[in-house]
Amino acid sequence: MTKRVAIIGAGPSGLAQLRAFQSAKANGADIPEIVCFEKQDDWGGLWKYTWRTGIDEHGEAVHGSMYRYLWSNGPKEGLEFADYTFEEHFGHPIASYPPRAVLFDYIEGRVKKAGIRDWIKFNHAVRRVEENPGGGFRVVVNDSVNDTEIDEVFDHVICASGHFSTPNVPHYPGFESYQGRILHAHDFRDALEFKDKDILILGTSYSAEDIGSQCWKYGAKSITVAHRTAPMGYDWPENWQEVPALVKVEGKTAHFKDGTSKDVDAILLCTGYKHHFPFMSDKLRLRTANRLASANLYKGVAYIPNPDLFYLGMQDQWYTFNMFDAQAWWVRDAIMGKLPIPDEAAMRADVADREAREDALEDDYACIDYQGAYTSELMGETDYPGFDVTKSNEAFYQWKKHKKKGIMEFRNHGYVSPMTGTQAPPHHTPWKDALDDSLQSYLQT
Ligand code: FAD
Ligand code: NA7
Repeated sequence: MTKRVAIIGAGPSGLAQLRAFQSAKANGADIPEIVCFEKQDDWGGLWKYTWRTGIDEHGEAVHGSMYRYLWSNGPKEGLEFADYTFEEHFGHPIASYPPRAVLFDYIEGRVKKAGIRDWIKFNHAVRRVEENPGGGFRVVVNDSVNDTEIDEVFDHVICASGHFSTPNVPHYPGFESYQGRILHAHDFRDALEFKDKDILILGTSYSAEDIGSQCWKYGAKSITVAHRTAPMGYDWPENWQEVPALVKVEGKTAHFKDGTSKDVDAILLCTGYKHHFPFMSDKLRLRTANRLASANLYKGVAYIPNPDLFYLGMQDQWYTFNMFDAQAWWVRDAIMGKLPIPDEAAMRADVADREAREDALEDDYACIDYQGAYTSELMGETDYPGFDVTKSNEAFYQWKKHKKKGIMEFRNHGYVSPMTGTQAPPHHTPWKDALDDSLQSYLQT
């Protein structure tokens, strides 16, 4: 009997899984039956831009957290697919920080070439996954277009539903009566909404830095960033200040821990996301912090309480697309019986070891090395066309240094591809002056 495998989500992780199975098939392997359920009407996950916020046209929570004018926040040399390089896709080298539409095109190019679109059921939202009494998993899916239900049994489930979609939304005193707009980064779409406005940002991570930078680039009057733990500490433009934690809001006035205050037109909560799997039954639901060594996942992918279930891309991310590939190839081989899954004690020891090593990491550079080594470890156990992670680590190190040197200029730099050895050319226009983020504009030479 052919095994049946359900994949939840056709974002970069789910597509990596489809590509992994397709490559085995192309090499003559007898692969399981694969069905990928995707609740949106297209592939690409977060990279497929949507103007919608809140609830989608079918009543499902809108998945998208990406916004207009988003350019890659890390160098493309850190995420390049080893089996499909940027040069192969675009036909020539391109600059290092592509806008969203360019990366979407790249992601799509590989899976179009692989011919796997038919394996995906679009507009299909997974509603429930539970253990099937006779073995495997019962998967209940809503066909959102016809409003009908699919209820089927699969031998394996691979959850690739992402974890940067369900917002973590804190409450601060005075939010109820605040005389401005409060929104989470998940619902941010267009920086022009905040042109000429004084904005307050809570949070100090990627969303805070990048949404603040977008608003600065597109003409916000001032940007104030309140930190709960520590400031970001970059050399910000003159209309940007970092202040201690927000204490309360009165009218339009935000009050901070050091007694200072500022009148603001909008509060943007760049306060992170939740790993949220409401469709998973209690026993199958992954519960983990957003960290490099995810809890409960052997090798970062096999769900320890039931290792016929896998989760992809659940780690906090320096590495992305090629790490998802490394995971997907590994999961494919585990499902196809080529890689053994040890007993529970050994799986728990694996996670404990990863956690302890992560806890001992001293700085961001060590975190990059750690996730590079993890990616390399998994690649080494499959036939994924591996690459030298010291080279992608190097691109990340340079990126960190360039951010420190000039937070509004780091995207003007270029790095060496770990796959082809090619040095990326500079982009034709400095990032701060490049207001058109379309593919056509970016690829102009
Ligand atoms: P997603 O891209 O989130 O895809 C998950 C898919 O699962 C979606 O298509 C969703 O519709 C589907 N899905 C969810 N629930 C269900 C369900 N119940 N049933 C069916 N389908 C479901 N990474 C970088 O490398 N560079 C960047 O510059 C970068 N910028 C980012 C900017 C923002 C604002 C955010 C939020 C993230 C960014 N990331 C970036 C990280 C991002 O997580 C990864 O690049 C990548 O999108 C993760 O892929 P994924 O497939 O794991 O998840
Ligand atoms: P992150 O990286 O999880 O960061 C969340 C930030 O939110 C972090 O700075 C937290 O501060 C802060 N936070 C969380 N809760 C609060 C409260 N209650 N008050 C104030 N600040 C808070 O999420 P991002 O959205 O930045 O990045 C996620 C992905 O999106 C990333 O991969 C990017 O590529 C894009 P802390 O340091 O804990 O004090």
